Amino acid sequence: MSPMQNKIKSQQKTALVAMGGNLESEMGPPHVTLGYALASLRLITNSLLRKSKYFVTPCFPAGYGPDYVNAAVALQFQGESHELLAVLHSIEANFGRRRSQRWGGRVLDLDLLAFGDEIAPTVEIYAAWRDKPLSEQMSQTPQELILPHPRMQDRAFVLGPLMDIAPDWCHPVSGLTVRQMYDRLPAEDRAALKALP
Ligand code: PH2
Ligand code: MG
Ligand code: MG
Repeated sequence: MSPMQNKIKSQQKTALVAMGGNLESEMGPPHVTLGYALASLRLITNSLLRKSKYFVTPCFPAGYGPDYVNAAVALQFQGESHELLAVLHSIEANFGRRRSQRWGGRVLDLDLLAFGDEIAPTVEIYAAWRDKPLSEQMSQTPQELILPHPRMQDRAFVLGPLMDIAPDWCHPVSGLTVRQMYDRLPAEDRAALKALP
């Protein structure tokens, strides 16, 4: 292997992962499931840099299901973003995500929010997903990994937990920090987050 290939192979990036759930799993209620999922993530990646508090958050869109418990974690990952995504999907499946579920309800959701400053697959495709109207966001799911997560700037249940672990992380497309994105949310969205003790 050439020194250059070796350098690429050994590159580690900091990943930001959002966790959520609003239905009981076989392990228990959402905060218990999230705790086990976090332990799996730590074991598989051999890394856990920071974890946020747990927050109880109203289901989005309102009325689609019970409140969620949300959290965020930062970890180091050696490999490609799609490899980390596969790890997240395997953990979701282990906690019962394979069962068919209503929209608005899931036992465990692990979303890759960011992988270093990677923009994927291209900035144009990223921007197209970011700019979709809500009706299309609800009816369409991208088949490829979009980075950063195209909705992160809109959602208090993502940015609230991120404020705990990465307030100075800078969005590679907008240039805004987590703190700036959080401050731009409607005040009522921020007020609706309830940190668990
Ligand atoms: N995730 C969704 C849909 N709605 N609402 C809250 N409060 N928290 C979530 O994590 C969430 C949601 C789809 O992944
Ligand atoms: Mg999600
Ligand atoms: Mg998801």
